[in-house]
Order: sequence, then C-alpha cells, then structure tokens
Amino acid sequence: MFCYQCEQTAQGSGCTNFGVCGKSPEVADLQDLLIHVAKGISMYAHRARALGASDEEIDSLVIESLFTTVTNVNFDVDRMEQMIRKAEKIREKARNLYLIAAKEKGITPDELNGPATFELAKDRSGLLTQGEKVNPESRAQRWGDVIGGLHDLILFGLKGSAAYADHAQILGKKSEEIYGGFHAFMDYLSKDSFTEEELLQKAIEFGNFNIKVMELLDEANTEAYGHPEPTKVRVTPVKGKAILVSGHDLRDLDLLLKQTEGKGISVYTHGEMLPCLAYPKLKKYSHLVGNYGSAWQNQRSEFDEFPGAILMTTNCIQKPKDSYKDRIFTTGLVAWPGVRHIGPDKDFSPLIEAALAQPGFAEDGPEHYITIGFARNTVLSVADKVIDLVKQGKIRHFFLIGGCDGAKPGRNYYTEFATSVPNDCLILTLACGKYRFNKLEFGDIEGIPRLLDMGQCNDAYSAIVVAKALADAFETDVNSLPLSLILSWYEQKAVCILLSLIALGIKNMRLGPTLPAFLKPKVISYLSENLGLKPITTPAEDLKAILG
Ligand code: FSO
Ligand code: SF4
Repeated sequence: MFCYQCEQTAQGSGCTNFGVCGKSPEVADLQDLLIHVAKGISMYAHRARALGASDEEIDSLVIESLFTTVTNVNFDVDRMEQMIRKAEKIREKARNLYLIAAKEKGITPDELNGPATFELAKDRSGLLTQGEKVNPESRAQRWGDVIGGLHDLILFGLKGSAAYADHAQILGKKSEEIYGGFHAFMDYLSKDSFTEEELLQKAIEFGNFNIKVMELLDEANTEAYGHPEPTKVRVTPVKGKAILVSGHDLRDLDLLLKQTEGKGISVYTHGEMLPCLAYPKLKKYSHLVGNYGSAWQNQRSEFDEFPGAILMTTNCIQKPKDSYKDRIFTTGLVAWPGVRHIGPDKDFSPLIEAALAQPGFAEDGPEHYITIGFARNTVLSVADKVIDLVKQGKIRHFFLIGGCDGAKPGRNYYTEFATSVPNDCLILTLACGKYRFNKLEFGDIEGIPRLLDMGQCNDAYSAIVVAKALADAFETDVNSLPLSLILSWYEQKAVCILLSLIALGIKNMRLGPTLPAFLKPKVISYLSENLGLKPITTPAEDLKAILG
C-alpha cells in the first residue's frame, strides 16, 4: 500500500505498512483499484455524454466510488471488493452506452485503453496485486513526484467533492453539469501523460467546479430542511435513553428522528452533525435534544462513555472499541468489518433496539448551551449592521478559522489563535475544527456574536457567499477585505475546499497543522509566490503579521 491522502499520513510522507487511520493494506490497494476502474467508467461516460447519452446508475456509481475511498469512510475489505465487481459491470454498461450513442450518431467511437479496458483479476489476491500497481507511489515512479502529486491533488479534491455530490443526490438534487464534470475530470486523470502547467490549470478548473458542487448541496440541504437559523443548543445530556448520530448526512438524521418519535429516546448530534440542530425542519423534533461530545478524533472515549446507541452516517469512523462495538451502526458508504450496517431501506430498528437496551443517562447533566446556525442567510440578514460596525471602526477584522480537527498534536494552535483574536474582531468558523474553541465565551460586538458558527465543512460555500457579499458592499474584492483565512485540514473534503479558495484567487491563506504530503515543494513555492499561501507558525506571530 501507499497512501498519503490525509494530514495524519505516516512520517508526513505516506502510510506504507498500515494506515495511521486504521486502514489495512488490503483496503488501501482495493481502494486504489476501485478508483482505476471508476476512471475507466468515466472515460466512456464522458464520451457518451458528449453524444447526448447518460445514465444515472453510472453517474452515481462514480460519485460513490470516489466517496467510499475518502479517509475514515470504508474499512471493510469485503465491501471494497463488492464495489469493484459492481464497478466492473457498470464500466461495461458505460461502454455499451457509448458504443450505441456513437452508432446512432454515425460516429466511429474512440479506441480506448488503460482503465477503460483493463481486465480485473478473478480472485482477491490478484486484485490486490493490481491495486498496488495503480497507487500514488506507482504514479510518482512513472511521472515523477511533482506530476504524480498534482494528479493526486485533483484526485483527492474529486474524492472530497464526491462526498458533497453524494449528499446532494441523496436529497434528490442531481445535476447534469455536476455529473458531467466528475466524468470529465476522471477522464482527464486517466491520460497517459501530463505537464505541470496543464495539471495546475486543471486543479484551478476543478476548484471552480467544486464551488458548484457545494452550491448544489447547499440548495439540497436548505430546500429540504430550511435555512439554518441562530439556535441555542444544549451541549450536555438529558436524562433517559439515547442515540448519538455522527457524520454529515442530514437525511439519515431526519429519517432516524421520524422513526424514534414517541419512543422515549433522545437523539444527540456528534461531530459534524452539530449544525443540524439549527435547521428548522430538523430542530422541530423535540427529541433532538442537543449535541454530545466533540470532534471525530475523540470518538473512542466519547462513544465509550455514551450510554446509548451510535450511528455513523459518513466519515470519520475510527476502530470501534469492544465496549461499544455492539451498539455502533454504520449506514450509507461507511463500513467497519463486524459493525452492523443499516442498508438503503434505512430501517433503523436494530439501532433503536440497541438504544433501548442501554441504560441511557441516569441524570440530566449541568445545563450548558452554545449558539449555532450562522450560515449565509442569517449572516447576510445582519450584513447592513455588520457593515456599519466596520465603518464605525467597531469591527476591525474578520477571521475565518475553519476546517478539520484531528488527532495529531499542533492543532492547539487553533484554540490559541481563536482566544487571542482581539475583542474588536469577529470569528467565522465551520467544520469540526471549531470544537477546539466553540464552547468558550467570546461575547458580542453590539449584539453581533463574536463567534459565528457557519456549519459543516461544506458550508464553506456559505463563507464564500458572505465574503463576496461583503466585498460587493464595500465595492472592493475579497482580498481587499479585512478578512483572513486560518485553515486546518485533515482529509479530502478540505482539499476540494482549498482548491476552490485557490480558484477564487484568495490570497494569504494560512494552512496547517502541516502541509499536504502530495503538494511537493515546487507546487508549494508556486502557491506561495502567486497567492501568498503559507503554513501556520505560532498564533502570536501570525496574528501580528495579519493585524500589524
Ligand atoms: Fe472532514 Fe474536516 Fe467535514 Fe471534519 S473536511 S474532517 S469530520 O472537518 O468534518 O468532513
Ligand atoms: Fe494513512 Fe491517511 Fe491514507 Fe489512512 S487515509 S492510510 S492515515 S494517509
């Protein structure tokens, strides 16, 4: 195996024996092979689409194949093999779709090879050998590590973006342009040779494309559940039976809330599900009582102590401890060997039974609330006031301190940074990194809370909309606003967001806790020279550099 797609990669360069995340070499190799087959599907689907032919099963499968390989999603080798076999069948379907469309148009079809015609081994050991030959290391050997790394930058961005596209399609939001885009980028990555310039240009093109994907998901979430509104949410338990829901999938939470209504079970959010408590059509359920715990990397102790059942709707799952292995469930694309999985029928009865069999919380915890729900609609509704406060000099600067949390030391930077931001500055935040400071008191500036939680990682879209609106109001561009981005990254969703911010030309972003292993020094220099992208240093130094 060779995997370097996330921030916690071994020695900062690559996991080669076993994933730091818990991914086995078998799963890693099969994931690489699945991506290779998915490229083959897209080679046909991209050409078929140009001739007016498309197929939803083909489109969805490529999105799911990418998403399933995101860090901390699927650790189950059997499920990976099943997906590869399914992908092989879908590749045949895509091929036929293309050949028929070409025939109907009287066109000679392109002669495709590589991932399009690659024959899969019949047994697992053969698949594993094949997987190893299409991993990132083999690309670096073939093209050099700069080109290999740039290929992977786009591929990892696509994986993250696919997670967002999958959430949108689950809520019924499907877009020809988005499906077509995924196939076009995957077809591009299936080429035999690349140049650095062309790959950099593609990465920017992809960054712009990902904004559209996040916009589609924003539409899907807000049309289904309304616009998040400022909401005071409880972050301590209430007495009684309990279910904890983690991940990012709003529909899973909604379906579970319907199925648990009147059953005397309190439902809590964990990690990236926290923002769900601010959506009108989710918060209307009185048994959605609040948030329990913090970000994903603390789950092994938090789930251990949680006296109920747990549902993982997406990443990030970690190796379950024996103490809760029989009361944690996965659904959607998440999988851990031996953990019970709720299938597409979304019948949560086994999870509900497991919750009822647990003791639940014996007592109410001490009351503690935080306020969330500052997505684009809410922030823009007070834009005039914010603009006035800036003009009066009462708001000096905006900081977006957002992104992932993670287990490695060094992430305390973000807590220290947030708590060192002067009182006349506002902090926007999103994704799971906010747990480093979201339960602290930041006060307000003339009624505007100093800490504004915009939501999940995909709500980076909200931040982009707000930044553009502020720039318009001040008749300037985003880079001339008193706004600084302090980003933390962990997995591939953060990669697609970073590429979108780069595509928007946002300058002087600070990124940590370490820089991605797949961005080689030459690429880092390019980004630093052209956009001023820099690694974080210390909170004091960075704040001084920003505020002068
Ligand atoms: Fe990932 Fe980051 Fe959103 Fe976290 S981008 S790690 S689990 O912020 O949540 O998916
Ligand atoms: Fe290593 Fe991250 Fe890959 Fe897991 S996802 S194997 S931790 S680089």
